[in-house]
Amino acid sequence: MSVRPYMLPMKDADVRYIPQAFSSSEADADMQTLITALPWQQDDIKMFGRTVRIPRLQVWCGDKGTAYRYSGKTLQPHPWHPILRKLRERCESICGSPLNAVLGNYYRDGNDSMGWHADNEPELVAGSPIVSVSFGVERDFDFKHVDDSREKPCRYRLSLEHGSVLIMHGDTQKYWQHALPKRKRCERPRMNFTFRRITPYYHQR
Ligand code: MD6
Ligand code: FE
Repeated sequence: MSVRPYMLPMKDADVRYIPQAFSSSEADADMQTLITALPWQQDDIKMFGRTVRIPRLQVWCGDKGTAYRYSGKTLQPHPWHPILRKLRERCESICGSPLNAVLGNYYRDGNDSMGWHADNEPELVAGSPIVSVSFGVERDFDFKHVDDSREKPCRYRLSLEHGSVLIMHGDTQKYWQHALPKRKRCERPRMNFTFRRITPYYHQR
């Protein structure tokens, strides 16, 4: 399939989008397999002293030593499923750098979502890209610049298609946050995998 990236016109950012990195039939088959093959779980996070269930299912997979810490919890990596290995190899050849872990997110329908965040955890290797693969229903993906305000709004919206790849390079996370908003009328599932490069054994040192 075509891997010609399209560079998004965002200041202070290097974000590239490849609409059809995977054919629709390959994306269909991979998504169907991964829905049942991966140990998806609905994690809890602490917010303002209360425990809430996150509005989606997640799974963390990676090489040995790629633990991931968020919201006070440390997730140990599950082993690579052969399809995730294949997706990782494709992402590595697209971005030209090694990737050793992946966060999977499974949005069962439009009530599942992801809030504003930047992927700037200290265990991410500085300057490494995050490469994301989307399968399933097309959903809006929003960006807002840290300077965003009522006087000076600075936002960008993209629709992430079935079989697409999105690459966020280095400093993008310093200036932009991103989110996947709820869509009340959306009844179909979506799956996303963000491949990363983690400093091995960061949380064991
Ligand atoms: C999602 N993606 O697409 C969530 N992060 O469901 C992300 O949070 C993300 O797509 C960093 C880089 C690419 C992404
Ligand atoms: Fe993210």
